[in-house]
Amino acid sequence: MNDSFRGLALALLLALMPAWALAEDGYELWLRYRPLGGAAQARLQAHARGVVRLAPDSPTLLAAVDELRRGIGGLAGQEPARLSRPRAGALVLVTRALAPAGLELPWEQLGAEGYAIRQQRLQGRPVTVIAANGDIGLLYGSFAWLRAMQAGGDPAGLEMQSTPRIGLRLLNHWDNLDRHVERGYAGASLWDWWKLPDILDARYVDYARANASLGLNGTVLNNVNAKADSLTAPFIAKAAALAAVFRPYGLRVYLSARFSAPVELGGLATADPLEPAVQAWWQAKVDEICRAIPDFGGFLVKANSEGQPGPQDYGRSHADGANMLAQALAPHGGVVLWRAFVYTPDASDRARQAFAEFQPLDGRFAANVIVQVKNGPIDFQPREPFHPLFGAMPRTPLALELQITKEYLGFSTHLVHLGPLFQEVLRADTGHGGTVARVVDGTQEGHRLSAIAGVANTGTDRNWCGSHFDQANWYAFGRLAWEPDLEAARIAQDWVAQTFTRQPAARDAIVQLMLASREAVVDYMTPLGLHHLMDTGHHHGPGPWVDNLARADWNPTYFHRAGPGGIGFDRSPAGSNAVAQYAPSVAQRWADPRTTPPELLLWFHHLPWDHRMLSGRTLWAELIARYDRGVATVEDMARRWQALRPDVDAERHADVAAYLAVQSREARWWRDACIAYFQSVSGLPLPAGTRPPGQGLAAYKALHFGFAPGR
Ligand code: BDP
Repeated sequence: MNDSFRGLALALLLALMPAWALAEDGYELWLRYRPLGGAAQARLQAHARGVVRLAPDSPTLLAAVDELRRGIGGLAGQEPARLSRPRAGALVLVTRALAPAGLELPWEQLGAEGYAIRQQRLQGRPVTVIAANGDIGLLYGSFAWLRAMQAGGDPAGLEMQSTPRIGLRLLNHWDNLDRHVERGYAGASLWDWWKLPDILDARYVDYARANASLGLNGTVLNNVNAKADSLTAPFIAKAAALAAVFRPYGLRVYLSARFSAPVELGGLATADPLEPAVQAWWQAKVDEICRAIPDFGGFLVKANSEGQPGPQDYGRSHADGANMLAQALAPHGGVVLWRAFVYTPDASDRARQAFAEFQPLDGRFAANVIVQVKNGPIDFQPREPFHPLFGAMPRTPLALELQITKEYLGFSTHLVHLGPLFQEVLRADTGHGGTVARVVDGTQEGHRLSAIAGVANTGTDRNWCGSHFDQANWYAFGRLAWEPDLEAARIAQDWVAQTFTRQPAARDAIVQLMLASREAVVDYMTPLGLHHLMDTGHHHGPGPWVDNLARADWNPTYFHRAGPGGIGFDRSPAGSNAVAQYAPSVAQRWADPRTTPPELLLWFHHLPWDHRMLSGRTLWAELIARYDRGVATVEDMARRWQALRPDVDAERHADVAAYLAVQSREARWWRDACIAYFQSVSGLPLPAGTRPPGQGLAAYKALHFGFAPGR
């Protein structure tokens, strides 16, 4: 073979190879479907010989069949045949209406979206049945079956039944119409507004597949800091084009609405929700949207919060505003997700504000309004106590808003797995008779509506999320949205098996690393209940010294209150008494430093530096020990990742290793800058054996990053 011929042959070979063989760039997320190999692969071949449809044709059913063919084709190395009748080893997709005689299933329990997977004999032949009341259940069931197969499950033994606990399982995109993603760290917005509606990026389908594989069923396309333009005819047409792509995957489109749109777009003199002309404008607008998007989900609204317009501008309440929009949406079956993220500028304790404004409105919202509450009372910090509104508004459905994008947790450069954070809030006991999960899924009060929202971390980066491990945060959110009681460890295990490796030792080593990462970020950024210590504008690095922003409650010094006498925000009855917003059993525990868990100590208490901790250390020594522990954990994560080199493909291994090196450096930066600052206030010597910060405080303060000043 001469050189040019060899070159040509190689080029031909590369062209014929499937894309995945060339690169592990993360594009395929957890839907990679690599060959199982060995006996497992042969077994799958025997139990996934073909796909039979006993269900009415629909785009959703076709999506399910396509996914099964793609998945089995990859995992088993051969695509299953499309069969017209059951044969041994077939997969049978069946809806209730077309179920063959003798197929007994608890159809009622499956509801509109649930599914059952059974090993069954049909017409005397052993088959796997995936059953549901409708086609969307079949799609979810197909994804669940594929997930089990990817994780190495036994195709002949798999039996399961599942229904979602929460009705509306939504991503919230903080995507602006110019494609900048607010707090996005994964490139530009996926929505190419300029080319829409004519040009449909193939990626929209993969986005919908990924969400459907988790059971997510709605997406809010645009930022809560909304522009009125998103409600104009051209943008409605663009949103409708996306909705058409997403529809077969059960993903409904929602929009963030700007409250002042009747003024900005309609030329009205007011946006007062009690004004008939305003109500008529919204009704017409909703009718127009629903003509283009018949299954339009509804509006998400940020009102009278951080400068956004709202009903209070006209002396009206949040309920007045929400109900006006709800009335327009009701005939179309849409909902209003009205956010409770509010804090007035003159607040004495920002943590009290949302409760103070919203709790008295319980019972005043229309039937299709859901109040959307962030997981904690401040703002997506590495750790917060659960929001006191959960359990305190029994007559109002409350949605839980979680942040998947890691605005305050090191962006996509830090490996921080959020499964444990999400689980912590869902499992928190509100003291009102159940957990946050019971409030959110509606079972505690018997609400018909229930919702959960995750602020998305997706963008145009090839790996979607800015880093490989941040995909796991999207994944964990989706799995918990479907089943809030799932174990974070179990979810991480599934994700690793679907993305990196099924080999148990390596899989578990990666899971351990993921699970340790959340506590690590708490330790190296904001240990012991500290919060909001980040620098201005970018929210990435440390800035505990910042005290000069326009609003006091944007300043880190407002939140940590460190001085020569001690540190922490006194929210006990002797202080702001924010603790009283919790149910009595919880309030009692957290009102006293002796019964407050160390993780929340400085959230609720201002304590002297020599306060004696349960560990026997002084508070000052404990603070430093936690900062050190955080840095040590990250260094250990980096070491453990190095040891996994043989188990992970070279491309992703190198990517993650590079990110972990940045994280190690930045964890030290957080630790050093915070210790240098707190020492300058406490005036105390570092405990014996403590490594002094690498530089003086002035050097940390002098760092700037070229971001526009903001808060
Ligand atoms: C904060 C973000 C800001 C958001 C705001 C919100 O810094 O970009 O607009 O939350 O949730 O965390 O409305």
